[in-house]
Amino acid sequence: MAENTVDHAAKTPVTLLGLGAMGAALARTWLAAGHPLTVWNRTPARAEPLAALGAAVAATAAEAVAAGRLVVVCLLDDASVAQALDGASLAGRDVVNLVTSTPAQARARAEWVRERGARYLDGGIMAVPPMIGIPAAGPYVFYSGSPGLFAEHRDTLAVPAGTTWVGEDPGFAALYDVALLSAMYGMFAGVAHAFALIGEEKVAPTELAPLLSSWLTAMSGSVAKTAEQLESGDYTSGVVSNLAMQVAGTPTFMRTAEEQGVSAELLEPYFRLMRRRLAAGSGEEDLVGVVDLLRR
Ligand code: FVH
Repeated sequence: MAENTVDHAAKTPVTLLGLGAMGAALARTWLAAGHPLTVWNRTPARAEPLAALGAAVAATAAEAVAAGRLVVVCLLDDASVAQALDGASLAGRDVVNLVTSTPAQARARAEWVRERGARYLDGGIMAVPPMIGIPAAGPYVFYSGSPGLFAEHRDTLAVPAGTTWVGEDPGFAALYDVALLSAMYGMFAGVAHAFALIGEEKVAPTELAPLLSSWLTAMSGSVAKTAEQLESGDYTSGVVSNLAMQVAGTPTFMRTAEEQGVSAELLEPYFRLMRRRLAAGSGEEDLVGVVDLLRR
């Protein structure tokens, strides 16, 4: 074979259900890597650009599933997966579900797929569409479920993004995914509050941005310490900024918000938990005790 031609025969065929922003990005990377690709999307027009790149377009989800063993699902949510796969013959298929779901939804979907004679792998995508197929951007996917399926298809799954195995429990990929995304939303909330605070002053958001960014990076070092404290149960050794001091500072944050005409509704729930922990006599601790208050 000539050096620059793609050997399609050697590449695992992929069926992909869902051509939204993420599905289309995945599709483009498999096509570029020479994988035979069959696609289906509820709204057929979204398949046209991929057909032009060489994808086979199926008229129905059932037809797409029939086209090959490895079936990747990248639809909106768990309900759309049930709708799309209803009526498809899954026997002998390897289903990889990349839809963001809850751990319980992923476990139930794994059982649903297994009952239909297929192997199941759940995935939680840690990337936004422009990162897909760009290893330097650091995209990866948490996978859990069938170890056999993962071992067999790992190279194919690694084409659009790195693969991080988190165990046989099919709910684990979703658990890791939602845990990381929840932390991200907490960060977004803080960033929104910070930009709102400077809003009425003569400070340009682009002036604050690099300062905010490097401060958040510096503070992310606390994540590892929190983990160690949770594992050891020791919340008071080596504490640098104790809870009592931090609670004492909260009125300043509330007053600043008021002075700046900014709602403190994003800060207040966290401060409430800090005060509750302090009231329980934990003033010498780090902020880690808030984790225990959240666990119901
Ligand atoms: N995009 C992102 O930033 C995030 C990054 C992390 C992972 N998420 C999750 O990935 C799943 C797909 O997300 P997406 O970005 O592709 O989402 P959309 O662009 O909104 O496309 C949604 C596709 O789902 C199809 N769809 C919706 N409902 C149904 C249904 N009932 N039956 C069949 N298909 C359905 C929709 O089809 P259409 O509207 O074009 O007809 C799109 O193909 C998702 O779980 C994210 O949480 C993305």
